[in-house]
Amino acid sequence: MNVKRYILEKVTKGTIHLTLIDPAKQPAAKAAEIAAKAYEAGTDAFMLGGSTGVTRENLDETSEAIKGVCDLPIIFFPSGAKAISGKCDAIFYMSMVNSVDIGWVIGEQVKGSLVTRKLGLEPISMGYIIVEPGMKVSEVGRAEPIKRDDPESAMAYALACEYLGMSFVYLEAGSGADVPVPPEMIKAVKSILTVPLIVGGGIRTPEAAAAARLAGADAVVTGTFFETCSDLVKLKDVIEAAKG
Ligand code: 1GP
Repeated sequence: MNVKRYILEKVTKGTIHLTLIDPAKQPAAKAAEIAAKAYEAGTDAFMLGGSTGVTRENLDETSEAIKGVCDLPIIFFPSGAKAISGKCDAIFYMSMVNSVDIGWVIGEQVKGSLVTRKLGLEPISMGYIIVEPGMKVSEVGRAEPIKRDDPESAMAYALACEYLGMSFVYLEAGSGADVPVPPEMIKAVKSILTVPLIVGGGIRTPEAAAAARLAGADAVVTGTFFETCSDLVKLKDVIEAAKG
């Protein structure tokens, strides 16, 4: 399966929902349970990743366990080159463009390129932009997060990503953020982009998911809420609000 084509086709029909699972947070069998519920609730694909503690071992095991419960695409959402796994279907080949550390902008990507080729993983290029509060990923990635009241900077970063040839742009408020990316910022960024816009961080209610979609998100990511809520009805409500 070509995962990029799958996503591009889906987003032409409306906003999609991506479930983020951190392989370091629970055993693979539990991750598969979360994935099965998300699949039943209507998610479109899985992202596997986390800021710390992801290893090739827990990534492989989690990916295989999820493949045992559904056939949706699994995209590695890396926090570095180390854990790259051939058991995923694709990898977000991403650059944290507002990091002050060149390692997160291009260093890890150089370290991971040959192994990605060797494993036959599909690379999907993505500009990754951290927005306040940014949370752990902002800290680990030494980002200078975009201020919540500065949509113009977000627009400038996003357009630079598109001009550099990146296939997707991701606005990230950080996993577990108390507030998601402001809808005004999503709207502003969407107004100048032609590549799909992914939005995540702190989305855990149908209202927040719908607000991201209505502001122009092409893909809404939820992680923490899906890892902690086992109520299928509530999961469905969030996914339905994200997809409209
Ligand atoms: C983190 O945007 C994602 O990379 C998901 O964030 O865990 O807050 O849903 P949450």
